[in-house]
Amino acid sequence: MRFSLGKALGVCLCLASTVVNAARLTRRDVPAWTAPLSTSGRYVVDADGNRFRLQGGNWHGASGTYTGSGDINDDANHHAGENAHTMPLGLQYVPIDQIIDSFLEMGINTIRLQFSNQMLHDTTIIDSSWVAANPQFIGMTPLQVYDAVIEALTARGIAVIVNNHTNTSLWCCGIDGNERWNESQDISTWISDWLFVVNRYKSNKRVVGADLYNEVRRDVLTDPDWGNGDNADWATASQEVANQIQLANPDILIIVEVGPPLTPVAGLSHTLLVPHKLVYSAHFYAYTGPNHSGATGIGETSDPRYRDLSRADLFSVMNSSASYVALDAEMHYTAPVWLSEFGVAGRGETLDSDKTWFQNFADYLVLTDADFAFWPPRWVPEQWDGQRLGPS
Ligand SMILES: *[C@@H]1O[C@H](CO)[C@@H](O)[C@H](O)[C@H]1NC(C)=O
Ligand SMILES: *[C@@H]1O[C@H](CO)[C@@H](O)[C@H](O)[C@H]1NC(C)=O
Ligand SMILES: *[C@@H]1O[C@H](CO)[C@@H](O)[C@H](O)[C@H]1NC(C)=O
Ligand SMILES: *[C@@H]1O[C@H](CO)[C@@H](O)[C@H](O)[C@H]1NC(C)=O
Ligand SMILES: CC(=O)N[C@H]1CO[C@H](CO)[C@@H](O)[C@@H]1O
Repeated sequence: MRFSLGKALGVCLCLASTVVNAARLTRRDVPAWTAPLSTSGRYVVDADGNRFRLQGGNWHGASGTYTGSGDINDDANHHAGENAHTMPLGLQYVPIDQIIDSFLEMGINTIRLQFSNQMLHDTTIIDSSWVAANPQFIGMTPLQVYDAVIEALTARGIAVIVNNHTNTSLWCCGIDGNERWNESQDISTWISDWLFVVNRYKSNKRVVGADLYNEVRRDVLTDPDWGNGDNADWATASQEVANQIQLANPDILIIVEVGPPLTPVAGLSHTLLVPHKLVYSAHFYAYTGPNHSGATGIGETSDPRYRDLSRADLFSVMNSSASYVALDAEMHYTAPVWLSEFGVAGRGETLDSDKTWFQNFADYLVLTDADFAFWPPRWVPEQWDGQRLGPS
């Protein structure tokens, strides 16, 4: 997630329901499927060879919501005033089974579950008020809660993709020390942390994917590159960690996020030790653009944002900068493309161009039969009045 999270709830839920209705997904359980998942051309398939379309949501929180200044215990210093206490968001407000019910009602079959490196090593016992609606988690560390959330999701048939979102538990992304896998540390630390995570969930085959790194981006000095063989070479670093992960767990999907654009993949794609496990991914927000980081104020440029593009131009640039990897058959790079974050900007924003973008984007998902994950399916506390928020 870049810059801001808050979504205009009314906009998002009604538009998200367009996706859901268009795909006729409304149901209460994920239909039977058999882990592990693999790929076949542009599709993700289950162990029986049946298509498993990644119809995802991002359940963030364990990656941190703190904005980095002021008292960390004051909710006001957390993104949109939502304090996740470094656990999947909302456990102080809503029993986990109801959260999962609402995912299923929206047709979600996959959760992209963020974590931070700091959370993995945090031995603090959580405060009982942080899980007030889920007292079964009292006495646990954040990682034990993360374990329990994975158990609860996968028990209901949901596929979980674990995502290394941040190092320190902070709201992502900007110049925050999390730009690249090797910020302030050797690549071997990154790899050993991944092996810890992959080994921890190895016996649960519904933990189907390892999403290697969120939004690799420019730090103060260096742009990431693709194949230059230096310390900023994301193609090589992701290949290296993927090989190590596959030696530990050959079943898990390897998710490599690039850009957008995913353009460099046409020139150089991965060849993994275990074939048919590679999924590429990219993020699209209304307020980012082909040449626009999404910044407002410092760093803002006059390049168009995706919401400024016509529907035809949006579709064209989505095809050529990302979806071509899936849509071009039998190329060296052909693989599923997971549009693993998309959404509009701040809560309370009412731009018509955001609404139009969302409708167009949802139509595009249908047109291209894309794998996707919305950021984030939400039940914000102030709107929570005991009802399930679904696409109705
Ligand atoms: C990453 O997290 C580790 C563990 O919490 C910490 O020791 C290290 O300083 C962090 N690195 C950065 C760049 O924040
Ligand atoms: C990470 O990559 C950058 C860019 O090439 C390099 O300057 C830095 O030394 C690397 N960091 C570590 C800890 O290796
Ligand atoms: C983005 O920048 C590239 C390279 O400068 C240019 O070819 C392309 O037309 C730009 N795209 C848009 C939508 O402005
Ligand atoms: C994008 O790709 C889809 C699927 O192949 C195709 O139907 C559509 O016409 C393409 N759109 C553009 C603008 O290239
Ligand atoms: C488990 C894991 O891969 N952790 C990494 C997450 O990303 C940060 C950088 O933001 C690395 O420092 C961690 O090693």
